[in-house]
Amino acid sequence: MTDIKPTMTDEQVMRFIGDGYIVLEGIIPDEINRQCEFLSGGRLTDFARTDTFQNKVFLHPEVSGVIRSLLGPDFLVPVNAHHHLYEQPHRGQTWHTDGLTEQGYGIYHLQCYYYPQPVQIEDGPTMILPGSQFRLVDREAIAHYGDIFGQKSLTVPAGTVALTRYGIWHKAGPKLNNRRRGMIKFSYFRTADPTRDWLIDSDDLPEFVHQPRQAYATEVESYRDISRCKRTWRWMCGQKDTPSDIAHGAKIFVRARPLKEAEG
Ligand SMILES: O=C(O)CCC(=O)C(=O)O
Ligand SMILES: [Fe+2]
Repeated sequence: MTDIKPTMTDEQVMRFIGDGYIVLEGIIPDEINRQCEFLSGGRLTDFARTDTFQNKVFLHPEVSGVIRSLLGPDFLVPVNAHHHLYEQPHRGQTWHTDGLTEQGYGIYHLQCYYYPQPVQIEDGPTMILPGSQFRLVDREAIAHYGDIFGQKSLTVPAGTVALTRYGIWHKAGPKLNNRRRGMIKFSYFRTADPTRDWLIDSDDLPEFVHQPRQAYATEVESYRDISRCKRTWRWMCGQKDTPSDIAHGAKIFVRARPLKEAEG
């Protein structure tokens, strides 16, 4: 474990905080992709525990470099996986988040999607909504949404791994053909508090740089996004929140002054 090096810079960590995912295209070797051609759908335990799968997928240097950057040196490595296999045409899933989605701003759980076969739009790609990982909502409520401006279909070459924050909204997109479309899902977990120990140029703590607002975000919701991202950034850098950090959003329009000044 100790020889796993972080691969992300401040800028890349900030981008991940904003978007909630990063895609590593075509990184898993073809020999491994081909072994997945024969897997049936459902839970994978024996296959996931083989040395080959552990070393060539779970601990692939680019995958584990991102995990190491975002979850620290003592992260937990998956021991099982789930194969989401579609072979028939279908209408696609509804928008959802999985399981017990994280409840706050800290990054504790990264969920990965590995595609052993190439995925084109008619194959029913996974669809994700960038930036949605912060929006804690009723799972049944978001199932009613149709297309959302800014949604992204993960049309990818074989051997791609997408690493996502567990709370990101996603679904399997509609499938128009009988071609096999597999996605192997697995998770890594944080065990210790973060300390900004990815690739850094200097010990000076940079201010969070927000990307342009998400395509679907209205003005007020984009202020909320900025405030949530800044808080996650400070947390990732090992900073403690002060009450005024947390009050940031309200201070955009609402001003107040210390009691001592008000008393004159
Ligand atoms: O297969 C996919 O693309 C997504 C599947 C999924 O998210 C699920 O079944 O929870
Ligand atoms: Fe899901």
